[in-house]
Amino acid sequence: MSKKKLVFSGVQPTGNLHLGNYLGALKNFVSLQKEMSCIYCVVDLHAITIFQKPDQLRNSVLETVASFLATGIDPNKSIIFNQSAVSGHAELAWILNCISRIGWLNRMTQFKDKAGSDKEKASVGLYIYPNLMAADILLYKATHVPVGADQKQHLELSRDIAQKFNNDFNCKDFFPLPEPLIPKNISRVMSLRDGTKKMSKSEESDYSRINLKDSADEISKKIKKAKSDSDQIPDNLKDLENKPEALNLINIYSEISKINLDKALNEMSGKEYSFLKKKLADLLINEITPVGKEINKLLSDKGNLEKILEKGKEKANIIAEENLKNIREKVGLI
Ligand code: AQP
Repeated sequence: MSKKKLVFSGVQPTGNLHLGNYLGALKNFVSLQKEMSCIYCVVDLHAITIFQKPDQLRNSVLETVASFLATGIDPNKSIIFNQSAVSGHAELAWILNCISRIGWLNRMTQFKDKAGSDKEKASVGLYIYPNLMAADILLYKATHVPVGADQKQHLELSRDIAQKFNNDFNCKDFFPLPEPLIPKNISRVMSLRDGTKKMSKSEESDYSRINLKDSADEISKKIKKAKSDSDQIPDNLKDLENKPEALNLINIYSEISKINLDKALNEMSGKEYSFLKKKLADLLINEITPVGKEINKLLSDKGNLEKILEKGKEKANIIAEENLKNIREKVGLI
């Protein structure tokens, strides 16, 4: 078995990236570049599991690449490309559809959340999305996958699929079992309007999230309007247990100010939420608005972004084709 560590992760081009993507995934993507070879993919095939307007999708792919670069992903160190450009993702996904079990997919909570109450009307693609995610990772024999906590269950499924493939085809260790790398402190950033739901691109209200492209004014307004609590900030976590929105704000504050949660609570205890909100808005403006400006600058040269994708595709395809050759052989495909 190859012992080489390799990182793979993907982001869907389904709209503006937000603070959840930034703290849950992108910051980790950037720091991992120092330690391992990394492949970062704009997963457009995942995006179309829910209908996307074609022009919007094309724009979103480039916006996602711009967001990768603006947060510090370096195309000279990491491979950046879009999923549909490497046909091996779809081919391996089909093979894995035949390995994965219906019972396993039936347990996936993201499908239940995204399909809503009328599951009969959801696309088949949305249902088998986790098999495509397993294909994304296994196509490169990736060993580490930085994701937010919402993707933990899909990662576990990828491991089960890899294990079953290795068993079925009697090739122990052929696919490494990929390990999730989930941020320790803030693994799930919640909506600013409803602390029981994760911050998400597809949530209707823009006030539920901080987008990476938001202006200072928008960030201030959104944090000011964020749901919190009329009591003063307590000095212990227990008292925040039934106040998910307040806890979310403290969590974000502790992450952005790089202090642990206890210290953040210590600093804020006895104060009004308006005090926390003012400090948090200032910190977020400092951290996020330079990223947004850089995204806009990068988007003014779309040709450059397309070139980065083209180069990334070539590099990704070489690894994918080599692995696919071996996979086809194991399965018995001529
Ligand atoms: N709220 C979040 N907190 C922490 N991490 C998050 N991620 C997404 N939302 C949060 C992580 O960001 C990476 C890319 O996610 P994605 O955009 O590919 O898909 P998603 O998880 O479905 O994100 P959204 O915003 O909810 O998109 P839509 O609304 O289009 O479905 C992943 O690592 C994810 O864990």
